[in-house]
Amino acid sequence: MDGRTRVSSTALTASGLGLAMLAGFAIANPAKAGLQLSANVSGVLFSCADQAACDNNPAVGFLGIGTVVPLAINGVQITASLHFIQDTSSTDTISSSSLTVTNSSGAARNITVAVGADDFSGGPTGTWSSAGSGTFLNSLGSSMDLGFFIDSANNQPADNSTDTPGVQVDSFSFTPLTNPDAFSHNNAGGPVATNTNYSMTLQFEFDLNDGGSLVSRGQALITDSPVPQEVPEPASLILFGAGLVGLGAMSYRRRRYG
Ligand SMILES: [Ca+2]
Ligand SMILES: [Ca+2]
Repeated sequence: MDGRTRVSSTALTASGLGLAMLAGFAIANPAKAGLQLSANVSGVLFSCADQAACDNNPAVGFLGIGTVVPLAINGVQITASLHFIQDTSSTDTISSSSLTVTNSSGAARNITVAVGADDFSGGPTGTWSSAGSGTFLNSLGSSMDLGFFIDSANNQPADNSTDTPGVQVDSFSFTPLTNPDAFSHNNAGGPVATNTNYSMTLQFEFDLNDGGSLVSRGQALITDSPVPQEVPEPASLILFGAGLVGLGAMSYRRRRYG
């Protein structure tokens, strides 16, 4: 999408290999990119990708919206909305949160948001688990639907608010009946099989009455992979050993002739 910054995976692989050979260890986790968000606020569209101009958070893998000043979309104020991904050898995470979402438009609003990223690494097997929470204020009769998606085919998610590739592993619905009313959802999940690289998406859709707010919204999807045994490759060990011998010889020559 426009304004999106992606580093060439070929360049990353080449430089990463060089660094790994220098260090004498194999690469545990190639770098990745692709965190983005798309929203539809009663027909007004908004999209932002990690490291684009709209991203308030300078860290790669962290997407901040309305964290400097509140963002208004179609009369809905969003304050401190932070979305991030983590990719380690054992656990991959996608998380989405907002401090406040307040409808001051003068009319009811429907809000649909997809947050996703591709190029998580860790397949082919693992387990997933998920959770979500939030508090509705002054919005009796509104609703909340959460969706959690994993795409083995590693398609880029969240090109729009309904772009949720792959399999929906979990869902949750809630309607506030008191004011305030909070929801809390936890799912221990189950096994998941993916390609080596895969994408994950969070989606949430809710209504807000005029004057209504959703505060402290949070949602996360995690995959755990069996931790592989880290065994340096023989070729790397030989290179590393040769480097040590070379350094020793240089030191010896310096002492002898220096
Ligand atoms: Ca960022
Ligand atoms: Ca991983």
